[in-house]
Amino acid sequence: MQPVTVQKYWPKAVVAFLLIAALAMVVLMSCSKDEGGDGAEELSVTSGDAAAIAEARGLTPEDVTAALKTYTPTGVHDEYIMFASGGHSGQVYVIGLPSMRILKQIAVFTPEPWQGYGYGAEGSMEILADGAAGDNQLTWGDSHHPALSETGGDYDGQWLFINDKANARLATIDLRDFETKQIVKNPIVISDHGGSFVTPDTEWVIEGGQYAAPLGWEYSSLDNYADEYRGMVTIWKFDREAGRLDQDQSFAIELPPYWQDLCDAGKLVSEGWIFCNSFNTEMATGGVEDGNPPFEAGASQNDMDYMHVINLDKAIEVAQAGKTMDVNGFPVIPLDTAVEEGLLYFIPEPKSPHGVDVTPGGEYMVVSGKLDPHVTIYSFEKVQAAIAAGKWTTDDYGVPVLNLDDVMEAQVELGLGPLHTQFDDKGYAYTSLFLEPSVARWALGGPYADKNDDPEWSLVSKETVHYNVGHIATVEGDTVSPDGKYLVSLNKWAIDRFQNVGPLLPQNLQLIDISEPGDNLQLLYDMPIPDGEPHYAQIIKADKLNPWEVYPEVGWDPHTQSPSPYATLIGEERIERDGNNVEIFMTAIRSHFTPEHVEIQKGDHVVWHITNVEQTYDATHGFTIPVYNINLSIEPGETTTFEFDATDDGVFSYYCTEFCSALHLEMTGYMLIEP
Ligand code: K7E
Ligand code: CUA
Repeated sequence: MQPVTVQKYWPKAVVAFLLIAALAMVVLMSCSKDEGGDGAEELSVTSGDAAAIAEARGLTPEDVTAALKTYTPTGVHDEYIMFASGGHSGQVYVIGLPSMRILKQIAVFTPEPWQGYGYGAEGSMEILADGAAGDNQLTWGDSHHPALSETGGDYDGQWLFINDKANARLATIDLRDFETKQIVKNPIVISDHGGSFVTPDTEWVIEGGQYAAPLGWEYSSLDNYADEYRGMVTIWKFDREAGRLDQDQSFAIELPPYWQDLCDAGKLVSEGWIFCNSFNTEMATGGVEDGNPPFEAGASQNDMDYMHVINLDKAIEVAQAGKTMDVNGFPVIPLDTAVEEGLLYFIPEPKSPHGVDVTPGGEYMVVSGKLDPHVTIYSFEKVQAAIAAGKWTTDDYGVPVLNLDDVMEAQVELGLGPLHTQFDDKGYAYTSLFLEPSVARWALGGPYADKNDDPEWSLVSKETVHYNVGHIATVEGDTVSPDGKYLVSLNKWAIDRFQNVGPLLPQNLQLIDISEPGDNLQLLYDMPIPDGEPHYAQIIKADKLNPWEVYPEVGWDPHTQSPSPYATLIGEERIERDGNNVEIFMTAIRSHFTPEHVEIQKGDHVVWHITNVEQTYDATHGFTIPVYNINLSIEPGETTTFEFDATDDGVFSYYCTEFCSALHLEMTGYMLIEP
């Protein structure tokens, strides 16, 4: 065990917050109790200091409350954990609430040196290689929508999925060690958007498309747009036992070349169905340089686009019955078949819609029109009735279009630029308003109406956010039972919120207290994220997560989550040679690697295994070989493998890159490559 360092001096900010906390206690006590006892006397002395600090810092009573609601003393853990997309960084941010402290960045689509992801370690090299697009190795992703695995519609804290919009890929992250285990490339489309969304028991992970193109990465002129370009939704089978998306049991549905956008899975009453909104039913193909309307105008002419209502259970049946076509080796239910089998319906949705969000009980689907001040709420029950009654017209592709009035439950006028909707436990929904910019709280109706005193289907209140909000995320917000304590507004512009750091600004995540009903939203905290852009996030109750502190046994392979055949214990270290092939079995422990000398010849092929034999919490060792671009992170218990060709001779010092002990600098060795 390493000695624990004791912090002897409290940082000034901490002192300030504690004094402010004391001040608030005094305020509370003096409200509830008029005569203060001895204790109140003592506190009032502190309150003078706290008041002075608050005054010196120019803090309002509201600021002080916000500080008290978010300040988290050292050693105290956060109540919620947010998994936020890292946007172009191709990573996932792990952030604690309410402190808004960043706990981790999980490398997903992008090599990341600290985690030793993509710098030699075999598991990560394989994962990134599996995510290649044909022959093109990809080293970044536009990570968009994280989705936690669910059991019975509730986050279960076991798995996390996220999509890469640019390259139509999905990744699987294991929450036992918060590491990426898999990347799959969609075989039929080049880019996507509407992913990832899970069904209530995570049997399926949904990936919707966006910009239509010929399926199977084929070429076709834009003149053939209506005939040969297509949209799609891909339904990936998740094998929970294996912890992997199983491409062999997955399939897609061919859709018209409207730009499918986000999707959501039905839950409870609507379980077995999925919903995807779309825009560009105009089938605009752009070409502003040739005198055509630009995309943003061309794709916004129609008053209505179509929400896609898909009978998932039926689609699974149809796919399993083999009523599919083969696109690039992947089964796809043809559009005609989808129509014939009655598994695809459209519902008009106004105007330039974005996002679709299913209420916690699964009764309603909420859609925002970016160019419409309303949210539109559809009733699943009414959709079912309209389908049963066979009441529809058809679009150009023969897809049934239900009548808006038959299926709409309500519209609520919220304001400018509504985008995404989230839910709480008090019968409220929250919608981001990009153009105002603000977050609107509004009251749901139907079974939610008696959960608060506000009139059903009405706007209740708004909170200004800074600035240009995209997605919002409430705690446990996509489950069947949201918690309703906090909301995070994921703002794309920060403008004046922070010190100027030049023309490229951070994004701004803002924490909002939504615990009180009525007109009572309070902005608590601004958190700059130096990454664009933290698209979407999901927030889980921290106690649902149960990650390992160290790997279950010494010699663990995190890629397979099982003991590694190359596990090396103390005393088993060795170097084996077979012709030009050299295999090294090394151990790492504070503060040495064994062996400390590795002597090889130029031209050798080297396979190198390192086992961190420690079982101490946080006793991670790094390992680097300069020039060869090798950098690893070997967590307690882990066995990792890398290989390389000894192309350059010389003397190379390999060393541990984590400051693991007092003698960390001595944790090194010589690799001598003889010419
Ligand atoms: Cu989730 Cu921007 Cu990709 Cu809305 S989308 S903001
Ligand atoms: Cu191991 Cu430093």
